[in-house]
Amino acid sequence: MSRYNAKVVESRWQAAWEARGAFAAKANPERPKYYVLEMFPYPSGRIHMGHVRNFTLGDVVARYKTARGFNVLHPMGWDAFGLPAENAAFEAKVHPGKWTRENIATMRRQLQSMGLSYDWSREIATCEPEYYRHEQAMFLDFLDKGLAYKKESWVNWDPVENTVLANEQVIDGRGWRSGAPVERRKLAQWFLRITAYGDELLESLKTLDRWPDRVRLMQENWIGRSDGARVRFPLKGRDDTLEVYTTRPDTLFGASFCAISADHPLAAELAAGNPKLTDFIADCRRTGTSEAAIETAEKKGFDTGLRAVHPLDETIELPVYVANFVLMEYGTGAIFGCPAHDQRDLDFARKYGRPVTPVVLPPGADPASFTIGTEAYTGDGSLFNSRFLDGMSVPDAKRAVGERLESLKAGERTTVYRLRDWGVSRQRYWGCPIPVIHCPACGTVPVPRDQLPVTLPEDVTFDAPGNPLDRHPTWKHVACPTCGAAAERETDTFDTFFESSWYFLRFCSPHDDGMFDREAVQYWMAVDQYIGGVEHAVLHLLYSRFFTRALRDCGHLDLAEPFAGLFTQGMVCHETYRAPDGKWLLPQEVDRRADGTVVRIDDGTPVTVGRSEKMSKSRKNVVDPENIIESYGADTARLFMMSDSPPDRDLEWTEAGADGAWRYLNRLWRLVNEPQAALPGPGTPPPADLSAALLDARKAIHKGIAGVTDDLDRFHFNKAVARIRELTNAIAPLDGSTEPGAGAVLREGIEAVVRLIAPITPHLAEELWLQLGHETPLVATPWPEADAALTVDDEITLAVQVNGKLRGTIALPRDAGKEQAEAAALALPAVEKLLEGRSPRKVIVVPNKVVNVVA
Ligand code: ANZ
Ligand code: ZN
Repeated sequence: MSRYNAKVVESRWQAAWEARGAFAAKANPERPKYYVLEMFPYPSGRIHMGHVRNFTLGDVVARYKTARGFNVLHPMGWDAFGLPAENAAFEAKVHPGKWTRENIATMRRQLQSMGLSYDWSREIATCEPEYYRHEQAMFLDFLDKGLAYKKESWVNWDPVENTVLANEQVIDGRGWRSGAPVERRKLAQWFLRITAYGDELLESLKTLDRWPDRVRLMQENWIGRSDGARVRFPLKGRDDTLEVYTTRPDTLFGASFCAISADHPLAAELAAGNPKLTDFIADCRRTGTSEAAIETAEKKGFDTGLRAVHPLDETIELPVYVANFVLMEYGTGAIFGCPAHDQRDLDFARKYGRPVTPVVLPPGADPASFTIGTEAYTGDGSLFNSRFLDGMSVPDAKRAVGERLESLKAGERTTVYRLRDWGVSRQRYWGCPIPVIHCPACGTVPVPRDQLPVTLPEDVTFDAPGNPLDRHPTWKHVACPTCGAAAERETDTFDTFFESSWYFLRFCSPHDDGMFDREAVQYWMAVDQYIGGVEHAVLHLLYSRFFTRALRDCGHLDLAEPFAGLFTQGMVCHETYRAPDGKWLLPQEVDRRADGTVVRIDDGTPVTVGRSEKMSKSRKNVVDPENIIESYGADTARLFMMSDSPPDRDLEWTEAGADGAWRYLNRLWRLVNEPQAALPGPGTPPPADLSAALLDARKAIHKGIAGVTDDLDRFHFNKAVARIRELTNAIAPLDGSTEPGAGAVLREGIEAVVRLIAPITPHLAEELWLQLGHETPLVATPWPEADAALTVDDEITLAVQVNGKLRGTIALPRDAGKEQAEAAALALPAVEKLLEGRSPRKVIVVPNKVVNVVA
């Protein structure tokens, strides 16, 4: 007998699918389409188990939808620009392009060994000019539409390396390589006007009913629509006002100070001639530019000596501080502080000895004794200590203050967003060059379209910090396209989120001379099912939603939402192992003995087993997919990935689990290859007059088909696997039965199992299907259909209640009459006992469900 040899079977089918062009997608308006997409990977070097899970999920969906008759598009590519390639260039002296392309080759081979149903003819790598040239054209469109603009903005500056750092290169406020405290610097940078779409991006979230609620909520918070008011405080001894933004105008009578950002123009004005303030501002700028850095830094203020006059009571004067926690980019860059009802303001007021007057009284609290201790009160209540507002609710007081400010022309109600415009300039080599030229006479001049693409120079050096494009001897020196004078190219490149904001559109027509073919996009978009990690829930998805709209408004397509369905998968986890000296050990360095103890393989010393955590190189709890595929085959890895855990939850990878999947596949193999008796030929229908046992087996088969179909439709892949295994158990005993018709039913069952499992373990399924005598491969075979007559139960269990309380169950033929149900219920010993010989007052029968006896 032949043995199941995964390696041989898998490479045979991978070659066969390729020879057929089984996964080449062709637009065909006659057929319903289905676009399934996994978030494309960064070519970091090798695939990891997270990739295996992500891509298997997508592949199961793609193969299932194909079998269901959809015209499926399932492409794959590489998000190939980014910092790691430049780090590799710096450390290993290899060109980022070479490093990236070699990684792509390795990872492509690894993906191909998994048997994923990609249309490889559509493969794209974003680092190639054929891809990024279209981004340059897009940027010119955005410039024309006013969706791109230049503005001075803060960056993280490493004073030792003399270079700009990305936020992720700032660790605890220091440059990751130099260790020097990071400073902030202002640079002219390019921005995309995503805020123009703030409202639309927010409103349209409501239409994304196939997205996880969690992700929608994260996007909502990120956009951060906030309804509040601008309030103008006259400044004492000056004729201008300080405009603040607040979401709590109701607390205006609790104001105890004002504060402005270190980057506020007023701060700069006051700092001239005030060295202490100048120093304080410089100190504020040493905090990183990320919001998290600003949020966690200790709150500090500097009293400018200026006094602001309360807009509703000119007898109240408030000191104006420069404070490190006020951001210039939000609201007006200035606040009034109400310590009683804002924790940050409270901490600040306690530190600088400002008064704390509560103005919102919690329900039930006593106004005479209510005070604020160390915790601000941010809840609801009624206003007090607030003149004309006293007694009002918070929303009423907000309205009343808004109206009063408006009538006094001292402020107005307004809406602001937390969302900022997207700064896309990066001072990096390995990215898409921003297509503009700076001319001393003409200013910023876009590169003419017929001169695109602006390609990256190959001959660059990484031996010094800073941007190699800037250092390059010739690249940036060009003639101005307008006046011909000597000018310089922009040496910044785009943020790499630029590439991933539209790649799903490029996949629709990856070799088009333009950005994409409008008709192809019309047919394939939106992506029906997008699958990826929740870590991209905010930026990537928001930028993609913005790009789709911006491209729509530039006239390139007719669509707003790029991803109709989104699925976020859980992580792959593994136990951790530690040697007595505290060092982490790889799973393959340890052995679990029969008595359950875990030891090092090399010297037998005991190992401490830690809990299951996300696989990470730092903890060494990683399993290399290539090793698994090498020893068990891709189908085993794929099957285990889909078993055990729902796909949106974390999955624990265990040796035992992988082994169990492998053993199950061998069992299937034997069922087909080593039958007790020969199966009847393909297409043999089971006889009509079957024994009860064989009829039950057929019912199990058709219920299995219906159940798995339903599971796959709902992304319940682990349930589908469990059901397929159950079905295998149900039909296995037929092997060797001499009962007439048993062979035909067994064939029906095996064929169902093979077809149902095909999306998950496609290679083995194809091989068995061939061995079962079929000429058309499963990739071209439609999904099995359940026979409705065999999926309904003839016998139904009904609940029996007495006075609403469950007392037992009865089994009846489906759709039995009310009299029959009533008689059976009353005959139950528990019911008879409760009735004590009396006849019931009433019996209510809900057919096929419940009998309620009213005693
Ligand atoms: C007075 C006040 C009283 C505030 C109170 C809050 C509670 P969200 O909800 O995020 O929109 N704020 C305004 N601009 C700021 C800036 N540029 N940097 C830092 N903080 C700023 O937050 C709005 C609140 O954050 C505003 O409302 C303001 O403080 C502060 F009991 O005004 B509030
Ligand atoms: Zn010029």
